[in-house]
Formats: sequence, structure tokens, C-alpha cells
Amino acid sequence: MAVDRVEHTVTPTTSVELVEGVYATLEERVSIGRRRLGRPLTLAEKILINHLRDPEGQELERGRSYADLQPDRVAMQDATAQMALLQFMTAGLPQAAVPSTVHCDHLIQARDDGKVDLLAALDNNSEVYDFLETVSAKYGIGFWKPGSGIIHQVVLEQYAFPGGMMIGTDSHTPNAGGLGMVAIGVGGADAVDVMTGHPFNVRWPKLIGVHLTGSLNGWSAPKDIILKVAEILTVKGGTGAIVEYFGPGANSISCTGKATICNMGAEIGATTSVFAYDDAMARYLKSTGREAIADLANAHAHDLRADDEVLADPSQFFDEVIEIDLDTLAPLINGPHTPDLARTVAEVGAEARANGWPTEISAALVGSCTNSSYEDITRAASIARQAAAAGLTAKTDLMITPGSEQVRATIERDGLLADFEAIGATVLANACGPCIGQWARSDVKEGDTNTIVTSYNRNFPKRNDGFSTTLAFVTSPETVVALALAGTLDFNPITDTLTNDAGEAIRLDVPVGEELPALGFDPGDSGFIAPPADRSSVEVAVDPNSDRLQLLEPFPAWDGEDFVALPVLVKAKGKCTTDHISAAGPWLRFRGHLENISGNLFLGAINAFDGEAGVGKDQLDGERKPFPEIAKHYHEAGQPWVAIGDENYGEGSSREHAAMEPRFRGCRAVICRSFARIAETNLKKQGVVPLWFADPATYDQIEEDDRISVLGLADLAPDTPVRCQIVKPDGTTIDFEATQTYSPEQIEWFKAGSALNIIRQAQAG
Ligand code: MIC
Ligand code: SF4
Repeated sequence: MAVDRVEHTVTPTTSVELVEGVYATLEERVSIGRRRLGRPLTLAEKILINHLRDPEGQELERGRSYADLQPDRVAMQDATAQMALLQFMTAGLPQAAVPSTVHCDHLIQARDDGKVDLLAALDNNSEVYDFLETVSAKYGIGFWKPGSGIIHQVVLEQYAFPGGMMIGTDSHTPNAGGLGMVAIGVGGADAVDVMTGHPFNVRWPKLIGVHLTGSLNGWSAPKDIILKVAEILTVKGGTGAIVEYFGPGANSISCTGKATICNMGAEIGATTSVFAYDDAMARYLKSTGREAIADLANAHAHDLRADDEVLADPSQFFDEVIEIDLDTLAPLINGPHTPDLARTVAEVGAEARANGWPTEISAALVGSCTNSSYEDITRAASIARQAAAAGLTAKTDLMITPGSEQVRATIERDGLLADFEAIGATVLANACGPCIGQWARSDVKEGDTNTIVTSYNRNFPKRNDGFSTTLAFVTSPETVVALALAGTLDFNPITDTLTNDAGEAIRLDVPVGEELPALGFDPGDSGFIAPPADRSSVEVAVDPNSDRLQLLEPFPAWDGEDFVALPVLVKAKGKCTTDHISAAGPWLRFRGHLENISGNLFLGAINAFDGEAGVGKDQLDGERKPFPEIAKHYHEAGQPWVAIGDENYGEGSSREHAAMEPRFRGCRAVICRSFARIAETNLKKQGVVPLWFADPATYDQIEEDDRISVLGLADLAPDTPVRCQIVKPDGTTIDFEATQTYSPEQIEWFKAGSALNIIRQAQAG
């Protein structure tokens, strides 16, 4: 496909022209969609059809067809941008083909406070930041420097717009659905496709409708809506689907509240989530300096929501409809270890006692891309303010991360930071921080079973502080603050009281928030660096001796041979998220260095043969070793291997390191009971074959010393099962079938060695 080199400028906010361009085709495309599908359309369908490369010709079978889409923007965060841009550099293009931005948010470690930690990060990560800044400058990409904020909050404030479509190299990109955008989290290789002018290829989604009635009240918050949805759908229930929210309850939720809900759609595996354009979005656009976009959206409002027929009878149009009555929705808290284990805040204490989870809370954390908006902070601060007035302070460490510099500067101006500090809270940098294990925590160590509460989105083991014995519970920011004041999970702010130093019993009033700052936002030191007009002299520096950055070598093309009798590096039992496959925290340091980061490969995976994490048997020498060492040994010995997984393999992050590391170390296939969407695509993109056990029971037949064959690969074709074998140590074999989800185009990626190799060849030729 031809690469169209559109000249565009990258600005600190989406240009009106870009939005006009999207709306210019909307009405006509929507009518094409109605004609082709022969029925009214949901909002997600309208946005997708308006972004199809070929709206007339594209097959539109839900859950089956692969669609070629043209996103309006690409966003990347620093921990994934390194690999994305190292790949982009090898494609040989002079500039990114669509407006793209890089956001420095993941590499700042929380230790002392926001200011000190930011300075330390600038120092520790200077090599990586310099690389990202120069590579952005070179290829016409906007650069948001460290301290500017968390990617999704900045995107919501600056770039998202109703009816738009974007991709981002982070699984929580769907946050922008709170502003009516179809925003999809992807691996870096997908971003490279779009930045090189190729389409974004994704399965035409199934559609899940969530009908909201009533309105939130008391202690209930937008967080509770998504915790409820996650409880209903579970961590894999949204796979391959877009979740569309509608109904009278939707209109009662602020734009940033909607973003919280869409953000955590990642936790159910959804392709994305979206709300229709409404007054709350218009207010948010205006408050963030985008009146002109609000005016444009108002003029197209009828196409920025589902058709009336859909709203009147949703079950006709969605694959599944969930009903939630906000009037009766109680505050929820989920965890530990999985985001779909929810119960009410009222019940959690008793449940903790019954399960032997410590009720005492060792740390409470407010923030993350999910819950760090102005409204979130005002609701949480309203609790802190009451508490301070009543002579209460937090009984546990309490840390607050503002989502962006704009939010930080505004809450500082409005006295909200002081409200938190008055109860003993620490304000961290505008960054991911402890949400992704960037937390220099010294009060507990591995082996100390302890409970933390956060307003984040994920609670997988080891994620926040690196300790598998920390149990993380996720709830709304205001409930986090209330629990911090109590110091225990066994506290229901609706019914229970706290005791101050004077011995008085204090009942907290319900939180009150302000949707948007009455005085407008204070941009603070916004931190955007536009690419220079003349980019020819920009040098992108990668030191060949660096331990943090390494230029990439193309992966070899498929040699045409079947995979015969390959050892199993790992048979993972139970949850095998991307945090289990390629941990974050201290390993974030090596996100730009494939060889070094491969030192973490499968360190968190639970070995199905003995229940231990991160270690297994090296089939070449019979020794027990950490998985990354075995993988390195196989690699150096030229011994290809396979990995076996359970359900929802690769759940969680978009990090393609979880696919590139196995590929680099010689993994040929990953065979699982099921895959998370991004993880499966990342494997395909990098040339590793993802296969699904046709009979999930086959998983149980694989033993430690067995080898696996994958046969007939020359005939790999869409919808055709693949013949496989378990080869027992005595040579006997058990045949089994695996299914796969390859499209014809994706089979070419496999043959070429990776999707990027195809782009490279096209550019070179
Ligand atoms: C996460 O929340 O897990 C991350 C860290 O933001 C990841 C991206 C990454 O691993 O860099 C994600 O969600 O995609
Ligand atoms: Fe950052 Fe956490 Fe959001 Fe991931 S989930 S982008 S680590 S704040």
C-alpha cells in the first residue's frame, strides 16, 4: 500500500482543521454504513465506518472481519515509545504520517515528593529522554516532557475529540472514550503501521451496550460503574468488543468520569469503550480551551451518538446489553490480584477477615490515568478537608498523583493540595508512579503480607511495589481517602465513624466535587515541545554501549519449516498477564534495550509443573533455572521453543516487549486456552504464532519433558485449524488441533518474520 506523506503540524492540541476533516465525511459515511448494514447504527459503528479505508468495500462481520482503519492520531508513552520508535526508525520514513505525540510519564519513580522525584528522573533517565526528544524532533512528533502528565490525561485535555479515532501504545488509551473518541490501545508495531501511512488493522468488533439509568449519588462514583461492569463481564468478557454506554444515567456523568469508565474497559479486555457526545463533553471542551471543537461537535451532534432506534431497542443492535441503575449502585472495591473481584465497600472488611487478608492498610494511593482529574481530586479533597477540620489525619501513608501539570497547577491554585497535605498526604509527580511499580517503598519487604488501597486500575501481584505479598484493592479516590483516614479496610464511610484525638466520633459527609474549575484551568508549565520546522540536522543519538537503548535488528524470515519437537520453555498456570511475562517496575529501565529487558522474560509466570514463579527446567542440561536464563541458553544454542498458556494470556498491558522478548529468544509459538487481544496481535506482528487449544483440556496433557510440534505451517490459512503434536519423552505422540485467528495479511507477517519486515521491504523497494 502506498505511503501517503501528509504534511501536518503537530501542535499542543488537536487542530480545528483535523476535526473539520473528520466531520466533513461523517454524515455521508454514516449513511453508507446504514445502507450497507441495512439498519440504524450505534455510535461506535459510526465512528469506525467514518475511519475505514474503504467504507464501501470493507467486510463488516462482527468478531470476524479484519478492518483497515485510518486513525486521526497516535500517542505513545515513554515506556512503549522507545521500542515503537526504534522500530519506526528502521522503516526509513522521513516523518510520521499522522499527528503523533510522545508522553514522558512512566519512568518517574516515586520516592520523596513530586519535585524531588522529577529532578531525580531527569537525571536517571536523561539518555532515554534525550533519545525520545530527538527522535520525536527528527520525525515530526510532538514531545511532552517529563512532568507534563500521564498520557491519557494529557490526551483527554488536549487531543481527544468526539467522533475521532486514535491509537495509543498503552492499554488505557480508551480513556479518550470519555470524550466520545474511539481510542484503541495497541502495541508499538501497530503504531508504526499508522505512522508509516499504513492502515490500522483490527477485528471488526462485537458490541456490548451498557444502559445506565438513574444517577450517581452519595459515595458512589464513576469508578463504581466500571467496577460493576468488570464484575459482570470478568477480565476477558470484553475481548473483541467495544463497550458503548448510553441511557439517561450517562448524561449525569462528567466527561472525566466517563473517561474513568472507558479507561478501565482495558481491565475487561475490551477493544475500547465510548460515550456519546453530550453537554458534559461540551463543557469539558470549553473548559480546556477548545470552544471551537465544541461548536463543531454541536453542529454534528446527531451523528455523534447512536441512532434513536438503537437507543429505543438496544438489544436488537448490541450483542449483549447490561443494565445498571445508578440510583442503587453502592460504592465498590475490588481485589486483590484481579480487577474483576468486586464487592461493596461495606462488605470488604468482613471478607478480608474471612480470607485472612490484613484489614490494616499500609498505604493509600490516589491518582493514575484512571482517576486523577480535577473532579476526582475535588471529591477526594472534600473528604480530606472535613477530616482536617475535625482534627483527623490519615492513619496510613497517603500519596496523591495529579494526572497532568494542568490538573496539578489548578488544584494547587485552588487550595486542594493543601487540603491533602493537612491530613499528612504526600503529593507525587504528575506521572504513573506507583501505579506501574515506580515506587521506592521501604516500609515493607517481600514476604510481608500487607494491604494497600488505590484509585488505580490494575492490582496484579507485584505491580505497585514489586512485592508479591502486597494485596492491592482498587476503589474510587474519595473512598481511598476515607479508608486512609480509618487505616483499615473494615470501615464503611457511609455508616461508620472515625475518632479524633479529642475522642469525638466523626461521621464523614458525602464527598462533593466540582466537575470543572470555576476559575478555569491553570496550564502550569505545560511541557510540550513541538518538532522543529527544519528537522534535517537533528541527530538521533543511540550510544552503541548503552545498556538502556539498542538499535533493532530485523527478525529473520520464516525458513519454511514446520516447528518440530520443540521444548516447552514455560507452561504457565492461571493468570499470565503482561506483568508476569515482562515485569515493569525496575525493568522499565530497559524498555529500549531488547536484549537487556529479555532478562525478565516470564519471571512472574507460575510454572504449572510445580507452582513456582519464574523458574523451570532447562531441557538442554536438565538444570532448574530462572526462565530468562533458560531462554537465553536456548537462544545461544539455536534451540527454538514454545510457550504454553492458560486463559486470557497476555492480559493487561500493551507492552510489545511481552512478544518481542520471546521472539528475540527463539520462541516460535505460544499455545493457550485463550489470548487477550493486544497480546495476540503483538505476537503475530513480531512473527510468533499464537495458537488456541481447540480442546482446552489438551493443556492438561502437556508434561514438563514433553516437546511440541506445529505442523503444516506452509498451509496456514484463515479459519483452518493447525495440526499439532505433543511428543512424549519416549517418542509417543498425542495429536491435537489448535485454532488461530490469522487473516491472509497476517500470514504474510509470519512468513516475512514480522509485520515490520514487510514495511521495510516496501520502503526499500
Ligand atoms: C500499564 O498500565 O500496564 C502500562 C504500564 O501503562 C502499560 C504500558 C507499558 O507496559 O508500558 C499498558 O497499560 O499498556
Ligand atoms: Fe500509567 Fe498506570 Fe495509567 Fe498505565 S495504568 S498509563 S501505568 S497511570
